[in-house]
Amino acid sequence: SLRNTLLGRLNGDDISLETVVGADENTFRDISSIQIVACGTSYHAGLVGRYWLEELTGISTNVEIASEYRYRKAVVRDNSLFITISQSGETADTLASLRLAKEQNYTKTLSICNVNGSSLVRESDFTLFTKAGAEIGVASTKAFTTQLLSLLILALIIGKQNGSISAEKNHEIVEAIRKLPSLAEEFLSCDKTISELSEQFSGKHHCLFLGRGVMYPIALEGALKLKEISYIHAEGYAAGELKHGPIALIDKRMPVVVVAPDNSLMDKLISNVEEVRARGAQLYIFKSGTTVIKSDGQTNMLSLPDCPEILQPILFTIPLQLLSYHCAVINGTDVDQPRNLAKSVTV
Ligand code: F1P
Repeated sequence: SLRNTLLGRLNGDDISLETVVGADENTFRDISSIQIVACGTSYHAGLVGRYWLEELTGISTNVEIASEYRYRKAVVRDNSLFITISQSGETADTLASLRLAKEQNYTKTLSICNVNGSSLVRESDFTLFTKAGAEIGVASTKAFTTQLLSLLILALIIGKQNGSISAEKNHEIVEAIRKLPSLAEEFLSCDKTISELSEQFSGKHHCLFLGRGVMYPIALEGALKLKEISYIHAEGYAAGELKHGPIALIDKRMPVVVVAPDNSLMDKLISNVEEVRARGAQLYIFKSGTTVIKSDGQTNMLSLPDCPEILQPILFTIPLQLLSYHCAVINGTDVDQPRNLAKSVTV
């Protein structure tokens, strides 16, 4: 799917402008702020997108769940861009938010969507198609990773138009993106190890996922996937937030999955891991790089391949999705059609 998202869109050192249907070289030049609105997994993609958009475009970006945005009286600045993210393009709350945005002061609307001809696509000024292919399962998986890639591509396009991104940085990220499909294959090869790890989740009713910075939304998505398809109650937390309440939940029976790629927040994350370890939790640390994290009888360490920091949110999603899949298989749930869930929530 990631290969498909990139097909025909990498043009030497550039992302081809046709990637955003309807846009020209001036479309995003004067954008002053960005509002992203989406539901469920697509909302988590938006939370990651905010990091990239702010870093690469310098534009202040907000992200909100559509079921709340649609009932809020938002203050909208001139030259603001409204972005919806949706696999189906038919999610009722997201569509209602887009219609509200058009009544508000938004200058431009853009959808990041997987379905050509869907309501969101028809009603938005611009579209970036994720090109994930058809999702077989109800719970979004490849839709999510391709939404992330699309957001990174969009950040590059906007950053280039408004002059925030240097040619050097642009080159570095485009080169990283080029390697993404083969890196994803490397990450998929951890499947067998994760399948073995997942056996320890048998009979578990709760689980915590921790991440920091841009990996915090990835922890949220890891928890959502586990809830959706294996019915294990799971919560994602920003690791630094633990001491403000959730740490009370931790004891020897609680599995805690830590999303720990080697990056600038690693030291902070390690000190959070020690707080959890001291309370006896079962730790599952998904790490990369050479930073040493203490390991003992209560710790399961999964070493993942090294990858460029900008791609960590996309690639670290893969082992989390595999973990949910194997837990669901062990629990005997219907992975593709979880109970009570609809592929597209149109009411
Ligand atoms: C949003 C969403 C999905 C979730 C499930 C229910 O859908 O919350 O993320 O996996 O299918 O709907 P969409 O707006 O991305 O189509």
